[in-house]
Amino acid sequence: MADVRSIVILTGAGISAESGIDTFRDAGGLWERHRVEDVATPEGFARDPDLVLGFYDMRREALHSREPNAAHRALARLDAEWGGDLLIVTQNVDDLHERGGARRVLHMHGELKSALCTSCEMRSPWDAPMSNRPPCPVCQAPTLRPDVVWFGEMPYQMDRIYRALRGADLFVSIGTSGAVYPAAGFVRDARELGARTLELNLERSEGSHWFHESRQGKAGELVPAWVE
Ligand code: BJW
Repeated sequence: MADVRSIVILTGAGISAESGIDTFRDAGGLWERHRVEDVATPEGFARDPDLVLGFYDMRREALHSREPNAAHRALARLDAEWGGDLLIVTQNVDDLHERGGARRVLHMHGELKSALCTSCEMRSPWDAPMSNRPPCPVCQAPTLRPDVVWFGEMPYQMDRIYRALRGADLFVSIGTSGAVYPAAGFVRDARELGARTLELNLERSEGSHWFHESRQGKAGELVPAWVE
């Protein structure tokens, strides 16, 4: 990495799989057991808020017993020890990057441990159930929802992400199927802007052909090997 000054790392559900967190589209993944239209769209939430709040309560609760794995810790080491520009853009709503020690993390699809109030639009740290309709800590209205980005909604901090992609010499994608936009388009954007591109994933993703290099295997093995 001698000639690299700026790295953007995109992570997806696969980086947390070895911590026991379900992915979405793998066999046995979340979308096999839950209809995406019901639990991950604003329309689904309007139709049946109890179902959606219960789905996210279950995942938030499960997060308490999950720990960062070797891949999260390796990225945290890179973050701490590498002096150049670095941004870890995660699609994950878990907090395993932070608990693994990483600091330069951006959650483009929101966070399980955050609540969004649909009345005052404030985001608040949150680590309790929501299906009992607690009041918003800011405006007291009983209108909290999970602070996650559903289909049809705009992911967070897109300006900051594209700014980082424009400056990146290296783009690394870890544990994502490349099925969901705009994240799935970052490799193409980064490559067209001149970055070298590397994929680390269990299998070739939908966008594998866009990468200069694609390595297959578990994130818990591939990521430490790449960082060292
Ligand atoms: C391992 C491993 C191990 C396993 N080691 N690897 C047509 C074209 C373009 C776009 C669209 C389109 N039609 C509709 C759209 C828009 C839509 C979209 O992309 N739809 C697709 C289905 C086509 N996108 C949106 O609506 C987004 N918003 C938007 O586009 O706004 C407009 C806009 C315009 C212009 C600029 C910017 C914005 C919003 C998308 C929101 C996604 N939300 C979810 C739920 C979040 C909350 C929650 O967690 O519940 O985000 S859906 C779900 O998918 C979640 C994930 O972050 C996301 C990506 O999944 P991920 O992480 O890739 O997981 P998997 O399961 O798919 O893959 C895991 C991978 O890991 C696999 O490859 C495994 O092999 C691998 N793996 N174990 C390494 N141990």
